[in-house]
Amino acid sequence: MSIYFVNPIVYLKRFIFILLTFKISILLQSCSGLDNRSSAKTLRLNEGFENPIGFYTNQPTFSWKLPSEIVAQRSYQIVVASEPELLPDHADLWDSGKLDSDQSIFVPYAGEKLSSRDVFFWQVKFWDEKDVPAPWSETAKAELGLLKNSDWDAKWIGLNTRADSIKTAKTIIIHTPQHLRKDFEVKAELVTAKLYVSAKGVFKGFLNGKPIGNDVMAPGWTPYKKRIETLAYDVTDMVQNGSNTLGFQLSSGWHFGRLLWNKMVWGKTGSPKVLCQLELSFADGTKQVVISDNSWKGTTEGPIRFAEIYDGETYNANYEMPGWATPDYDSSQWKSVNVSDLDEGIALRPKRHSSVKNKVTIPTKNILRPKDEAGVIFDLEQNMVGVPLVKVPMKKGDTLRIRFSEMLAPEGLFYTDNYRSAKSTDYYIANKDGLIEWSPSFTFHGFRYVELSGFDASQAPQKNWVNGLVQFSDFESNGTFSSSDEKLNQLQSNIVWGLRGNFFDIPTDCPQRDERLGWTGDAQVFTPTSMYNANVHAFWSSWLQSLRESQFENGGIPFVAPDVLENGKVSSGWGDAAVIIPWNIYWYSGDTSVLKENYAMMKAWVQHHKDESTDLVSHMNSFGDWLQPYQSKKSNKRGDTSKSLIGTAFFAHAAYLTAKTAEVLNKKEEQQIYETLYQDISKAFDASFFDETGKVKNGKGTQTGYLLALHFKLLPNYKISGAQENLLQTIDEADNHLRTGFLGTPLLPFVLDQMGEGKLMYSILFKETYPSWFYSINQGATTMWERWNSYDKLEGYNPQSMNSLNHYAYGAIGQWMYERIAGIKPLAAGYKKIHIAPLPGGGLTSADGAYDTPYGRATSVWKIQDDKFYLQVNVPSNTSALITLPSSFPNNVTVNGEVLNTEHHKNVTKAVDGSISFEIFPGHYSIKSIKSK
Ligand code: RAM
Repeated sequence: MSIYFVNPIVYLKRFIFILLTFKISILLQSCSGLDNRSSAKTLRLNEGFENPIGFYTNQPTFSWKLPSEIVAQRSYQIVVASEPELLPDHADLWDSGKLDSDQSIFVPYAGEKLSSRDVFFWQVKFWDEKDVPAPWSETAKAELGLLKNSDWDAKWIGLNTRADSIKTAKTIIIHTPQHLRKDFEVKAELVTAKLYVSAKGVFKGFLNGKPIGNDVMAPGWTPYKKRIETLAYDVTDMVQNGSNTLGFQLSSGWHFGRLLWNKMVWGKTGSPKVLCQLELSFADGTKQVVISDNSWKGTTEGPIRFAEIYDGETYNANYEMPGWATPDYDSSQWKSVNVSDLDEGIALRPKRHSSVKNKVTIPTKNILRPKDEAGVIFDLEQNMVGVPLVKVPMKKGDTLRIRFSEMLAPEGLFYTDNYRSAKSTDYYIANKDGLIEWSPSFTFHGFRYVELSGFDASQAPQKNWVNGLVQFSDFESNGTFSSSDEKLNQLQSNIVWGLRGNFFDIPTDCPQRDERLGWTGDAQVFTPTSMYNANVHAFWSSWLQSLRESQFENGGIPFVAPDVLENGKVSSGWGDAAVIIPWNIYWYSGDTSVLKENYAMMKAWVQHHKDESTDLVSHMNSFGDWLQPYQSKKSNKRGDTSKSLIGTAFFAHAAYLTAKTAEVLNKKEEQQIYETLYQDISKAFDASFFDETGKVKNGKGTQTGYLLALHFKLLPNYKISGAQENLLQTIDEADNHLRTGFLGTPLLPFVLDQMGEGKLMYSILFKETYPSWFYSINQGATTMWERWNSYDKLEGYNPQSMNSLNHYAYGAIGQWMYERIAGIKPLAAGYKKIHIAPLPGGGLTSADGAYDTPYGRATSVWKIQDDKFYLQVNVPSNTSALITLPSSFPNNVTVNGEVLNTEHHKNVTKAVDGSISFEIFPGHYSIKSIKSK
């Protein structure tokens, strides 16, 4: 009832009552020192989904964060209902009841069965450590997508572009992009309109002339023979009463495009297709479904004349069809589409991570005119991945050519050789004089420089003619790192740009040449660093599904996933992504479902290792310590470490992580089996590759050989110090430089750190000369490179054809920068317990790390001033932290002004190296300690 009908005196009384209760509650709060109005916040499902629509699973898990003033959660209650009004007291789907547990992340749903299209609402309430209840949280919402093929009435539709396609090298067929459209009428009062859509190829949707969503290259890239992702959009606001038009632009993408050195992988027959189902619900309870079927029309006579991922896009404005996706358009000249049924055995499943989007816009910083005058060069001063947005004056009929380059050759010449066969060139043909504004839709490029030619030559080039639209899977940053050293900060920036450049729907090796594939080894080494810098939990869980789907029947894991090579080959250190990545994602997120989902894959891979070994010594193929610098044979990219040593080391490590996974999953017997296997492989490893003094035998004693043995704990105790000595000797012989490739580099900092050789690690990290991280920075790198010497300021590009300037593997050092320079790492899965243990060195006077753990933000900010070490720490609610102060600052420790003492502080200990540790509760701390004399 509206208050206007209430007797004014009653109304006044109510008002006074509300005012009084409000005052009392404020009073109570200030007495207890606890803001009991704060409820749980940041409500998320599964791998971090916020109020998803088209959600991918009917088995949700629930996560929330506690307000920062709360120390710990003692109990919780989750309620789930089909209508928001039923919450919190009449939850019809699930009421967990009050459960005594501190679990606040990934709580599994245990209510009524959920099905496709179901909508549910949920709230959570927690009780703090003193059993004081918080109010119910805000209500969060989720809507499931179409979870099974039988939910689709739609058919695959498209024109037969194979018939009039361009045939090029080998078996390659270039399909002309197409436009598809259908008109439909809406007569009743609309309540909701949901569009479910997918493509064999990549699409852009339009409703009544407006773009649907802002996804790029949707639906994305999966092993298409097994699974194609579908997307859901709420288009309620776009549908109008009366006539409507739904339209799609469709291009080859990964499904029908040329991939990897001229191969057609999936699209060997047929042509690109769209699948869509628009479900309309009306106020009178009726429904209407608009599906892709034989009533649709299509044309290849639109303005996008050509689009390929590697080669670029051609847009001819003379072919524009104004209003083609609106009801007024006359499509009588368009053709009827071909229709085909859903494929048996190919699962249509909602996408389980965010699509690629335009995430950042970079302006041109400089305009350069090269000597050869081929065109004008726009320098964005940042190597990036995405497309250009051009706003350029043109003359009717002229063709604007847009080329790309990662770095210029000496003397400013435009260099494109390292794209190999990828033409990576866009064209725009103008249909009138004047300013055009355009960016391509169905291709992407890796570049810092953009070269334009063919514009109106009477106009002087302006910086605003070219902007870079940076595209990557739609995730946000969730960590920051900075320090007092500018080059180290540039390295951090290069790592983040490597991540942005290569998380393009799947984790790719590189984003620019004729490759751009989901190389497993690169992914394996970079996962932890990626987790520190961005919320990529869902991204990885999704790709792991593709990895599972790509596993061979014999347990082998292909070089790349999705597997475009289809050669049945494996490599140690690469296939181990199947074990290492699930473990890492679990360790950094605390989500056990990633272990459950991937456990069978892990076991099958370990078995494959076994099948590829004799007496547990591996003879598996390997890319080795890929691109190790100064390898003895120049032609070799695989480094000098014995392949058998590498294979056996990874075999042992895979068994070890599988044992740990079995432990988390509470499979005691299997845990025992894999532990024993790990011990046995370690013995075989030791006997085959190490002599009695801890020196590598049967092959070259490389840094990586020692690193693998030490990091994976494969040697008996009595040999460890010998192996450590030998490692130090190899470093000394290299004048304190690294000699490691893809596999050894990520282990180097952790092994040296563990040995107490932090100072040495800093000196390697801060080396300015090749091979080192700072060498690339001295040569002007703004991203991570594939090779330690990909480019030189004076000599230009490394002449090797395989030479990408945007390859994230060596960015794996980022993990150590967060964990030891800033000093934040998990001591228990998901940071339930945090170790704050910064290791100052390398002349740094400060470092600053922040990381959004699943429980909230952890920070470690330190500086050294006047021989004092100042540390500011934030520990999120519902966790605890162990602080370890550097051994070089062991004196007069104070915590929030109070002298550190065993009475008030928990578990204060002093280690043999002089470092002091103690435990703290959630909260903010200022810690100070003084240098040793
Ligand atoms: C190259 C890739 C990748 C590497 C493999 C072995 O082609 O770029 O980085 O993992 O080879």
